[in-house]
Amino acid sequence: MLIRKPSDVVPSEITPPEVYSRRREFIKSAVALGLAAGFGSGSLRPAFAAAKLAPLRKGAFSTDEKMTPFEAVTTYNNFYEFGTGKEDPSQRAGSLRTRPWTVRIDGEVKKPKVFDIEELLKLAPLEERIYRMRCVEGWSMVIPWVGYPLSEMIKRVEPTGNAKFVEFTTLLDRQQMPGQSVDVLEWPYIEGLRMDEAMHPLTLLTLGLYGEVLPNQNGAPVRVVVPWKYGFKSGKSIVRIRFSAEMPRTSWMVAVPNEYGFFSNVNPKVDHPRWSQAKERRIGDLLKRETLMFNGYGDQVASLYTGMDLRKHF
Ligand SMILES: Nc1nc2c(c(=O)[nH]1)N[C@H]1C(S)=C(S)[C@@H](COP(=O)(O)O)O[C@H]1N2
Ligand SMILES: [Mo]
Repeated sequence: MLIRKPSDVVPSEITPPEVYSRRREFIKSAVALGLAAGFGSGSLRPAFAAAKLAPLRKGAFSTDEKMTPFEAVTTYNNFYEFGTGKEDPSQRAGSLRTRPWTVRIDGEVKKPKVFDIEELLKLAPLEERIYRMRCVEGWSMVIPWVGYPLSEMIKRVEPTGNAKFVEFTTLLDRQQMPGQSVDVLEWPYIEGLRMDEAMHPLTLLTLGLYGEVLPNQNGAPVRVVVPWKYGFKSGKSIVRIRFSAEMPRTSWMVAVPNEYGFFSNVNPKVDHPRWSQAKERRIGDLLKRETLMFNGYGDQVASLYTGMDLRKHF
């Protein structure tokens, strides 16, 4: 069968050698840090033939902190649709078919629409956004995402005055997503944002990382990235975006309501009921570091929550 690639990809730019050299760099630094055991098995697998996303604008809000190596970003994942182990997604997500792919936009919008993935790739100029990402489990990474503000897409479907929330639904398909045969969560995976959060310029409709189309394990072919919230708010492999008057029932709130709230803003002062959130381990580092309020994006987003008790609205 034919493997389609994004139409703006220059064939000569499908270049595995780059992946290899980056991989070698990673192996060197991983060995130096004594992390080889953790990611070693992944580094022996052949590189996937990734398609370059070009040209890229340098996006706003990017951090200049050291980026987490590609190898770690793509082999240490949470994507329960492929299993709950960190290496399960990179080892098992090959069964996900990312073409053809559509994203249905419906609910409280004047112009409901079904976007084809090729259309989404061209909807607005792609930017590189280097964001800090913080998982609720206590680890973090710095990832160069590729995408554009979700607001670019939202503008085009014209939400009605009743639209107060946005709900994101991941693909439901047990054949392609074997982890959905296990009842760890209610499937499909559902996440949501308040309308002002979804419209915020930091919120990214994400189509790639490290200048390439998203690897399956990172939520191909399209996901959202919300860098001031815990990682689970950034839903992967999205097939539907619904606008509503009511707060969505998100998968994590349904599963464990006392542990995972709707907002889930990164907050070192509000502990998870079973562990502290004061510190985090940046993948690749030996020592923990302090977790920053709103994951360091407070200047941009704190005003969204003025007057709210963030202990109550966790
Ligand atoms: N559909 C879906 N989206 C998901 C998850 C998941 O299990 N299923 N895991 C979340 C969690 S807990 C994190 S930390 C991030 C991890 O994204 P990454 O693997 O690209 O770093 O994805 C989030 N999005
Ligand atoms: Mo997470």
